[in-house]
Amino acid sequence: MHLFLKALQGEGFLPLWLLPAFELRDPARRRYEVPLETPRAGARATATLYGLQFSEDPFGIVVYREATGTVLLNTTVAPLLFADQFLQISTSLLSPFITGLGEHLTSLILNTSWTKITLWNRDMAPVRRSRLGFAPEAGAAGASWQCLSSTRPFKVKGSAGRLPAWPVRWYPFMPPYWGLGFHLCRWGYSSTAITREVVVNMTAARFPLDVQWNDLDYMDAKRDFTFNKKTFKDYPDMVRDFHQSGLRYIMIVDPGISSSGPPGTYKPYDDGLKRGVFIRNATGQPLIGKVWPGPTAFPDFTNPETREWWYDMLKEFHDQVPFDGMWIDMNEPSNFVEGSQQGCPSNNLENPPYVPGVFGGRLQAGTICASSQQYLSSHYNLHSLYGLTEAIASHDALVRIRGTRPFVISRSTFAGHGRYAGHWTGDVWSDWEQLYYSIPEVLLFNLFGVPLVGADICGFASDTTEELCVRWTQLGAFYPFMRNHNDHGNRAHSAGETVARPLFLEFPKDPNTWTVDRQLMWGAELLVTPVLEAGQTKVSGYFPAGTWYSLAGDSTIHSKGQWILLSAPLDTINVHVRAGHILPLQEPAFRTAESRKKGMTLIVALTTDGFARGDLFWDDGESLQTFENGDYTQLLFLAAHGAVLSELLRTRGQADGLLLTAVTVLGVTSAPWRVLANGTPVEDFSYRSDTQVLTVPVSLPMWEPFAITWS
Ligand code: MIG
Repeated sequence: MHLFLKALQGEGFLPLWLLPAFELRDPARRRYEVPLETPRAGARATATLYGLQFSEDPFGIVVYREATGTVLLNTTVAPLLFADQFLQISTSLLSPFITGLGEHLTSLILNTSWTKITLWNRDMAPVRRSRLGFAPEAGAAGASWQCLSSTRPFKVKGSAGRLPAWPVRWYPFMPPYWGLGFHLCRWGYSSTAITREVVVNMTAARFPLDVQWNDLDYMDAKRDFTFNKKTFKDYPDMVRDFHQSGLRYIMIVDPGISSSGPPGTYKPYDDGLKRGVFIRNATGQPLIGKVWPGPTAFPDFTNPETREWWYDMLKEFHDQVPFDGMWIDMNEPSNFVEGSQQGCPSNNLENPPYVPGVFGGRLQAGTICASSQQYLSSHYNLHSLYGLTEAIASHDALVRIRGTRPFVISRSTFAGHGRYAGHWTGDVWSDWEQLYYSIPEVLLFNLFGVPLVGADICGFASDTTEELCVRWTQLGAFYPFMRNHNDHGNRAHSAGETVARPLFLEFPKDPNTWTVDRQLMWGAELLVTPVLEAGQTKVSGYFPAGTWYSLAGDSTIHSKGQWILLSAPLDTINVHVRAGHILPLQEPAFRTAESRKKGMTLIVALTTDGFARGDLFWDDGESLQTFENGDYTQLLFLAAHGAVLSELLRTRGQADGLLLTAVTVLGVTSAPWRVLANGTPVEDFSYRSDTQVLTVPVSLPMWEPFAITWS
């Protein structure tokens, strides 16, 4: 069962990770299984919180909570079907608060009123489809759909034939530090001159920029691993010049390889043909479809030889153009003709007895033939893993080529994707509704283990407005992946955890938080309340019980767990710090390479009893395996009884040279008369009794423990 199901109920939030829990197999005949290794329990738990009951005939499973007897999963509510090309498992739902189930344009909590969800990755701009189901983009192998209903059993139907398992790491990859900066892109930077001019304009405007991108425009005849010798003549020099000024560079790479040039004119195809890397049609020939360069063959990334070939092509290109990361698009895979240029044969894979409803009944629509053959299995079985397998090949190639942390952003994803790459949400519309939908999507991808995610800031398709763009940029600063990208022809900033998180993860016992998806938490300490509507200068946000300080320190909210109307002029986004947390901040700079060296300040948000804690993980921002090798510095900050202390938990010198320049303490209830930094009086501290903010300018080495006290 490959389900991402999280249920919320009366006693709080209950994550039901069913993914590794059961394997249902036909003992007589092995069939296709998703070729990804799932985590396995090494031993039986000594004490179990959950009980299990089997019913043999008809077969069914019931999982219940030992303490209360509450039934969490009950598959006996309807028949279990285990047929060829048709699987069905049903369960009663404990609660209507269901989230997850792959990438779809949806609110955070799914609608349980007969909602049909299709899982079959497809190139499709996100659109709302009331009653029909959701736009498919990420999900299960084989086509499947899930039907949610509050009055009826929850069903998962699927179509799925034995394979070697593919080892998968179960933690998200650590992106390079620069990847958390601002990225700028558009389709239509038609030359190096224009791309360079954009960078000059950004620099002149002092707009922070870490990574400049190019879309298809750089290519010669839209073919991968080439560049236009006229408009992008000085392309290698442009990228080197960017590096000189501290910028990073990323370009798009599509999976479709141009197949129509005369032999000897395009090495990626010639070499790929020789090495047998392409997906094959029914007659064993490379399947030819049509994408941007015209006729194209599709690399089969489940084949180890394809991954070697992909590495070779990327290495050769990188030797000319020293790019820093990859943007992998069109990898559903997308195809402009249905199936192939010759159509598709008629067989049970192309025309299965059951087809998900949203493509007019045609699996081949917008992609390649389901019965085409890949190294591991039929495309029918592997379709939705195309993006993941390309992401793995790209991730691994970048590690070998560059020897530093790889940066890959992919449109198509599958469970496990976050170990290799990040994601952007595709061709979103420049409208207020899609600004809102970006929040649940970013939150969902964090729950799926893909923390590096963002939507195209200001929207991709159609013209944006200045107001929408301002609001989108304010919110976009809190997308873990922050890129402004838009369509051609329109307008001119830890392992196994979520970065952007839904409020319910932090406040599981507060039912009011369960459905909140117009706000997000950044880590455990910041609450972000963006404006998502036109013409508004006020915004209402939910504040879980406790004390919340505005990041600027000018206002404090003591909430009982209530909705609060906040002032939100166009130049502001409301960000609140949760009492009890210490936040290390760095002075901003034009690039993260510069900001990394700047002074640090601590925001200490005291609880009403005067406590707070926080920590800092600091490595070189680029080397591989720093966490695994212990090549990092970790600091712990504690505040209590009128003092802030730091403790060095571990260091190998990464924080050397880093200075603490100020400490801002929020919630200091009485005016201090003396402040000491490491026992030395600080003369120029300031205190405001109206806002209860104490500001202490210091100059202390972060690589040594420090103590700041006030009385
Ligand atoms: O068929 O490369 O989602 O970001 O600008 C469109 C051109 C192909 C789709 C991507 C979009 C990108 C565009 N691509």
